[in-house]
Amino acid sequence: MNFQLKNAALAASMLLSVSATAFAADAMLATGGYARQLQKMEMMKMLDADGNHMVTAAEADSYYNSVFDVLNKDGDDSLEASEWAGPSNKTKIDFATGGYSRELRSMKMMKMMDADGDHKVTREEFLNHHRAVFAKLDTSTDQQLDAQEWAKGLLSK
Ligand SMILES: [Ca+2]
Ligand SMILES: [Ca+2]
Ligand SMILES: [Ca+2]
Repeated sequence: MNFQLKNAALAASMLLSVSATAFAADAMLATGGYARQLQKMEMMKMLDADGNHMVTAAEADSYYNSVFDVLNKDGDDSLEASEWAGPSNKTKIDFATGGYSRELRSMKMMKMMDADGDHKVTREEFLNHHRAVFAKLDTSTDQQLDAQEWAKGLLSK
């Protein structure tokens, strides 16, 4: 299956579960605390690897791959609850704010990213979730986020 098809399948399954449980689609993407921390300019700068004041889809993927690697202490292909919420002094994310790390590592966020509900978040689930966040922010659909897109609309309709 190519990548776009996979994403379409994921989006379809998310839509199904949304209508089944009557949650707002946005509730699937982020807690209020997570959105607030992610959408700070300080975080945007950390994802903007080349410093051109735009975050591309590739920069975001690369960033979240690195976050996954820091949390994934045992080096397999998924994050378990103990890795997700483990002591932050042992798995400090040097390239994220403390506020962002804290909000990311809530069990609510873990559940939102665990698309198949097996209590593990695979690298694919982790990246797909962040790709959905990116797509929601990318209102101009040019595969990059400027500062205005970054700061707005993640939790709005
Ligand atoms: Ca950039
Ligand atoms: Ca793991
Ligand atoms: Ca899973």
